Amino acid sequence: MARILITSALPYINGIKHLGNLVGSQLPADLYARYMRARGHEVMFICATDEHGTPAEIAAAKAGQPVAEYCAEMHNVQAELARGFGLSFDHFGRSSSPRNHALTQHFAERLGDAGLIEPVSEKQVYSHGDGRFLPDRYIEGTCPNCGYERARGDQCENCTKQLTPLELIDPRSAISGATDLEVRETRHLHLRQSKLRDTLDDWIDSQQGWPVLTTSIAKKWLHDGDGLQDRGITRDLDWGVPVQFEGAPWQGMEGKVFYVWFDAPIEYIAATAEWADSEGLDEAAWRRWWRTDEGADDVRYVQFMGKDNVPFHTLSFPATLIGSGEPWKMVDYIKSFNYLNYDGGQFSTSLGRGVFMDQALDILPGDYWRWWLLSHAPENSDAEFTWENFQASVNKDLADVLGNLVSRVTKFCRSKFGEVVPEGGANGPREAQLVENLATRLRAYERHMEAMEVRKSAAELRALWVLGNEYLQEAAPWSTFKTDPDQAAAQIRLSLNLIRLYAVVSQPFIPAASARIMADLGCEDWSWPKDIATSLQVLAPGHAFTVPEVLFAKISDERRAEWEEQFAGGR
Ligand code: B3M
Ligand code: ZN
Repeated sequence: MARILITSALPYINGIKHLGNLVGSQLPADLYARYMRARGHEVMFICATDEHGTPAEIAAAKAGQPVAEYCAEMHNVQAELARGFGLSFDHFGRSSSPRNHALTQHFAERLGDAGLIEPVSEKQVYSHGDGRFLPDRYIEGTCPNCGYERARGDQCENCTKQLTPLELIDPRSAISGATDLEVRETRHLHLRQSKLRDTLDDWIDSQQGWPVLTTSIAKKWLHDGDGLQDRGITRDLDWGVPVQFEGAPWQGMEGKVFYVWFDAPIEYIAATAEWADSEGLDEAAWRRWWRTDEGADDVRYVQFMGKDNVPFHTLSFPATLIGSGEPWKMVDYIKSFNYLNYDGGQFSTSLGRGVFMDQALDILPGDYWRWWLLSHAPENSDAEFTWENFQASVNKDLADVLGNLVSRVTKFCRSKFGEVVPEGGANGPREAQLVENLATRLRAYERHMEAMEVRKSAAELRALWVLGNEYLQEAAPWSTFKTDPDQAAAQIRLSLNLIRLYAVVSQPFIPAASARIMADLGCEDWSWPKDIATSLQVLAPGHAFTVPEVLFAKISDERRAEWEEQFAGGR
């Protein structure tokens, strides 16, 4: 039994995530966590809301709420949606937690003591009206290039020219409209990542079997141009982890907070501590996952994320961990994803384009989405969601192949033998062949799941379901019954057991449907089918069950067209 630490990239707090976000991190991480648990490993699966930064402040302002209140509410909304999709986090934390404040300051202090953080003087716009420094994008004015009146201090949306706030004509605060702005000298902290370049380079070289997508992104940042740059890790915001704390190795940083990308990955650790707190456990309980001197040396740590997050996880976060000089557990494998597109374009949060997690659950249960998203995960290239494809996948894979098998077998059994597993005679060569085919497929499924090959795993799982259908079609117990009821009973006994086996092995993909099947079968034995023949005897003759309701309803052409139309206009 191994110990496996799994983290999913932390969804931003500023609104409900779309299906593209879901399939790029949380969902495949859940698939892996569920599979590893099913195989008997000890799993710690961590996620959290990423709550700091400008986007959180802006979203709160838009919602007309204090930012702390907004975050607390949105966290609950996201947690509820995660439940709806069956995401089985051991803990869903918050990056604004006291645990993360303390840990972030701890890391900053260690990095400061190691000479890896230095204060740098910068010129920045101070707004008297707002009583604060303004980040570039909080300043609006007229674009010197095209005359657009609502250009932002970092870029003009109209002509795309990159700007500095000082270039804007008639600049004003985007928060209050205040125009009494002044350029002031202010100090920020820089993390001297450049000093860690060789260490990071060696660390990346020592990683075995990382995907090319992951390594090449990291190497590019390490070596392109002037190589790894030092970066500012503080911001002039109210909401975040304060930079000036007790024992800080710097002075005069009042009113500043750490940059969101500095504290967000630290939340992976902090959320594990939050987990221990919520379970009433001691410090050792979470530290054995994270400190190699306290037991984490035998942990395998896997991260899931979209490709745009890779630099932060291969360079910035490792720089924080290594730079601390403390024995923190480093990631062993990074599984990164490309993008999911929506119906000929992109999913877009700002435009409300595509299907969002709440809308998805409003129209269908989580398993339908899990199946489509995972079996079409954007692994080796971008993928595209279309309603037609979604409909076909649900109707064929879930309804026709899996659902139909379950319903035919259980209904036939009820009509001929009652709602109990029949006795019947011995199984024959056809069944022996089925067992062999199942074993081959199942071993392939296991290999792909171990390797986090999501699409290939889905294809193998479907192939396993197909084997059952083919068997049933050939064995045709409904005809056998007319001449040899005993053999028909044996075929049905095996088929009922096969349904249980499917529930067990499909559980990582479609947990709710699996749970329903098991409940209707009256079975609590979720043990993994190590040996197929043995596993097909778990439900013994005489065992009672009930015929399940329709497992997966088909999507009609009319409904598909309705949804297509409903979602075309944006949110
Ligand atoms: N919230 C970005 C994103 O959701 C960011 C990930 C943080 S992971 C520590 O894409
Ligand atoms: Zn412009």
